[in-house]
Amino acid sequence: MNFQDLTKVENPDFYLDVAFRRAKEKSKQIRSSKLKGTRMEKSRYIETRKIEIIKDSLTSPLNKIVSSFPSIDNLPEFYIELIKCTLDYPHLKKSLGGVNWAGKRIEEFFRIYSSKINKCADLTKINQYRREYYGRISSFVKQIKKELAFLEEARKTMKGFPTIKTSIPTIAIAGFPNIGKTTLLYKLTGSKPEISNYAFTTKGINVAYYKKDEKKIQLLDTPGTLDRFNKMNYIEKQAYLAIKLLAEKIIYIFDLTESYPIESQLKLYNSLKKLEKPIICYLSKTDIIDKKIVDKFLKKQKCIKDIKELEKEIIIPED
Ligand SMILES: Nc1nc2c(ncn2[C@@H]2O[C@H](COP(=O)(O)OP(=O)(O)O)[C@@H](O)[C@H]2O)c(=O)[nH]1
Ligand SMILES: [Mg+2]
Repeated sequence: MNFQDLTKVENPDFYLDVAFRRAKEKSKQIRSSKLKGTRMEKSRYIETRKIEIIKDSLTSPLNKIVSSFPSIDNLPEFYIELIKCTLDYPHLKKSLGGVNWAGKRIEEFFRIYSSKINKCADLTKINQYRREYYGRISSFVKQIKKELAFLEEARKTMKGFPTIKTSIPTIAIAGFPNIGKTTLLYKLTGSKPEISNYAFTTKGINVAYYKKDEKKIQLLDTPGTLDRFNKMNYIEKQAYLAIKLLAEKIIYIFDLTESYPIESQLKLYNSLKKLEKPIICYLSKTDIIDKKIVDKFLKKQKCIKDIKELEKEIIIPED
């Protein structure tokens, strides 16, 4: 799922300026071409073309906004939950409804006014109708000013969503900060994460793909201490939702270099167990820890310390 390509949402004046400018250019163009017919016929033609261009120049970007936002109810659960915890979801729906409404009104009034112009036999009145149409549609577009502003904010938020595939086998790498999650992701996949909105840091979920027997497994480096959901920051919420809703398996990393008390690390491990997913434990940084400490820990806690051994566990049983 990718939210990078949502259409930028501008303010009403932007759309109106573009529309009126295009209409003006078009009428200049038509006037300089030699139109046939009576003055009345020419005037009807020109004014109808103008309001048509205005209509098209407005409905096209408005429709694009409505169609470029994903239909939220059909998204994978991970993204629905992410939207719900980062955006005012009913407000988003209402705003899209407002933009859709404005587009429909602009079309409806185009039909009314083009019919009026084409039936009219009075030159001053034709111009008056055109001006009336301009006034009406300007007011429709201005009425959705708040909706457009909200949608632009929503777009910016959604642009920061991680791009994660929701239909391929997925393993989450979890554990405390600085214990080696990103390093492990790098070691396993041999490449920098394919998608990283936030570069090679722990500012977001890093995604990379591990190939095994021609099959791709998605690995997520999910940062955060994942304590209580409503206390989590935005990134931790993303991470937690990804572990809960996308991962089939978890690699949980322990680190004995005293960065975090082992009790805290065990507490997080136990809380992840509640998700009832297979968890593989991996002990990082064994190259710099006293072997005795490692052995003592491994007696109490089943853990893999060798990358090759860990790789054997990177399989998702097919159901
Ligand atoms: N010696 C050693 N250092 C490691 C190992 N894994 C990670 N580190 C270092 O620990 C620090 C934190 O690693 P990082 O992968 O960014 O941790 P993350 O915050 O869990 O993603 C970095 O300086 C890494 O170089 C390891 O297996 N051995
Ligand atoms: Mg990291």
